[in-house]
Amino acid sequence: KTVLIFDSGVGGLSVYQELQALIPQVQYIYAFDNAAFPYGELEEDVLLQRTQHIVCSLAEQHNVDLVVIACNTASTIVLPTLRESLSIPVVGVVPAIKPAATLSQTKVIGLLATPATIHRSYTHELISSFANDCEVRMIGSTRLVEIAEEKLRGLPVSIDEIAEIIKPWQKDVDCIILGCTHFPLIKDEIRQALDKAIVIVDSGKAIANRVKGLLGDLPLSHKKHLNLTYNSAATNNEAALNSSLEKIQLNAMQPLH
Ligand code: DGN
Repeated sequence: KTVLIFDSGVGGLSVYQELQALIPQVQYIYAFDNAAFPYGELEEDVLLQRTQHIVCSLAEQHNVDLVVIACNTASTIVLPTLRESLSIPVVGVVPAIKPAATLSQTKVIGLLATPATIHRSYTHELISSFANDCEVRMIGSTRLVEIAEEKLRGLPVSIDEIAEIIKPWQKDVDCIILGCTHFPLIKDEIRQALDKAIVIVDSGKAIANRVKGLLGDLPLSHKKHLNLTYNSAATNNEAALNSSLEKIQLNAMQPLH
């Protein structure tokens, strides 16, 4: 079986890590649209068009069995259209509001996402459905997404800079939702920056379980095989991605063009 994982940048690799750990026996294709990164700054119709074009062509080209939109910013917009266009399952990643609301003792939770995700009606619907007994304090930050990309490129991460971004959460918040797939890549740094006991949740494990359920019974062989493909009009992303992949210790990779 082949699973296509899609994000604007390297954030979806945090989802890939969970998928690979739980379901090692399928082939993964990791595709990212670095030419239009960051997605948190795109107009909704542009985001929709790009995602649909890239995902549908790759799904057809590589005979994909399941697609994971490993990007909250895209998932909160594109899922209905993609599901209409494709005959295979499309799994999205959205902020883990429900588990956070259950885990919080203070009932004050922090949602960290892109500026686009915190403004989406999808996100607000999740909050009113699953966290109406909580106060949800939201921070939308593109800079944090860049910091995650920089970390994977081997650049230093400033804890002080992260601390400044999440400063409003020093009081009351006892549970943080990482509502962007880039953020699990800097989870330790976020924890350090907050410097207090805190529960941090993301959607990675739940997504991996969902994908496993949808794929059904699989042979036991371990393929450990990852193909990469990227849409790279403007950036030096090949080098960036290769070094990112080294950092998370992937074994096999072979870019597709
Ligand atoms: N990784 C994406 C997400 O989960 O929202 C966003 C990254 C971006 O392009 N800003």
